[in-house]
Amino acid sequence: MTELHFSPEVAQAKAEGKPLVALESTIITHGMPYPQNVETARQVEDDIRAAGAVPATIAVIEGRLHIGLTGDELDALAQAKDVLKLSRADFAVALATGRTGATTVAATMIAAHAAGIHVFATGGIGGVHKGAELSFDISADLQELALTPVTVVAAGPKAILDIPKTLEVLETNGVPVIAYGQDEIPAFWSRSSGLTAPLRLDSAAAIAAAQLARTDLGLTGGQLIANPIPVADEIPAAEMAKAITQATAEADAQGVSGKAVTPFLLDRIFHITEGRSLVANIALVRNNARLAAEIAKEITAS
Ligand code: PSU
Ligand code: MN
Repeated sequence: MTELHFSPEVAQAKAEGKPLVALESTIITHGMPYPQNVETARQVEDDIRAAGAVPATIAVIEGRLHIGLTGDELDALAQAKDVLKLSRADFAVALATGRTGATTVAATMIAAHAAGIHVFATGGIGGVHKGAELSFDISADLQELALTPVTVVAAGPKAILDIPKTLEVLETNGVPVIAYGQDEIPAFWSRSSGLTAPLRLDSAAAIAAAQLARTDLGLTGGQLIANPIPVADEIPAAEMAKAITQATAEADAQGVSGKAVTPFLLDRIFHITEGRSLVANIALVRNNARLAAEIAKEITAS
C-alpha cells in the first residue's frame, strides 16, 4: 500500500482530531507564477490556521505522497522545474517511478480521502473546455467529484470553460453544485455568471450536514461548493471576456492540447490582464480557504 507521508503539523492534528483542510499543489506549480505562487500558498495555509483548522497541502515528491508540506518543501516545489501535473490517470505511475508531481483537484481529492480529510479548498476546478464538442477536453476533476467523498470549495467554473456544459456534466454525474450565499453560480473572477445555481446553501453547517447525509445514504462522491469572490476583489465578466477570447484563440492557433491547455490559458490571461487576474485569483483562494475551514470545523464537531 502506498504510504502517506504526513507533515509533523498534519500528523499532530490527526492525532488530536483537529479539523483539516486539504490544498492542491497544481495551483502552485502550474497555476501561478513564482514567487506569487509560494507567497499565496503560505498565506492560504495561514488563513486556514487563523480560522481554527489545519492546512494539508498535498504533492508527490520523489515518489512519496505528502499530506502536508513543510515550509522548505513548499519553497522547493514552487521553484522546481519539470514537475508533473498529476490527475487520476497518472497519479499511481508517478508514485511507482519516484517522480515529483503536483496534484490537480482530482488527484488531491483522492489523496485527501486516503488521508481521512473531508474538505478541500482551491481556486478553480477543471471542467468542460470551450469547443469540447470537437476536442473532447473534459477535465477528470468532474468525474472525481462523482466518485470521491470530499467537499471541494472553489470560486465557480472559470470562464475559460464552457460553464453551461460543465454544469450539465456535473448534473449527469450526480454531483451537487451548491452556490454559497447567493442564487447565481459565481464565475470565478466575477460573482455573477447569469446562470442560476442548481443548489444554494447559506452556512458552513448546512454544507457539512449535506456531505454527511450523502455518506449516510451510501452515495459515492463529493460536493462542489461555488463560493463567490469577495465584492471588493471581483473583475466584471465583460472585462475578463476579452482576455479569455484572446487567450483561447492563441491556444487554438498554437495547437495547445491536453494537460497543457489550462496552464497555458491561465498564463496568457495573467499577461493580457497585466497581473490583475492573479490579484483576484489570490483573493478568491483565500476566501475559499476560510469557508473550507468553517466546513471542516462543522464536520469535526458533528
Ligand atoms: N483552474 C484554475 N487554476 C488551476 C487549475 C484549474 O483556475 O490551477 C488547475 C487545478 O489543479 C485543476 C486543473 O484541477 O488545473 C485542471 O486541469 P485540466 O483542465 O487539465 O483537468
Ligand atoms: Mn483537459
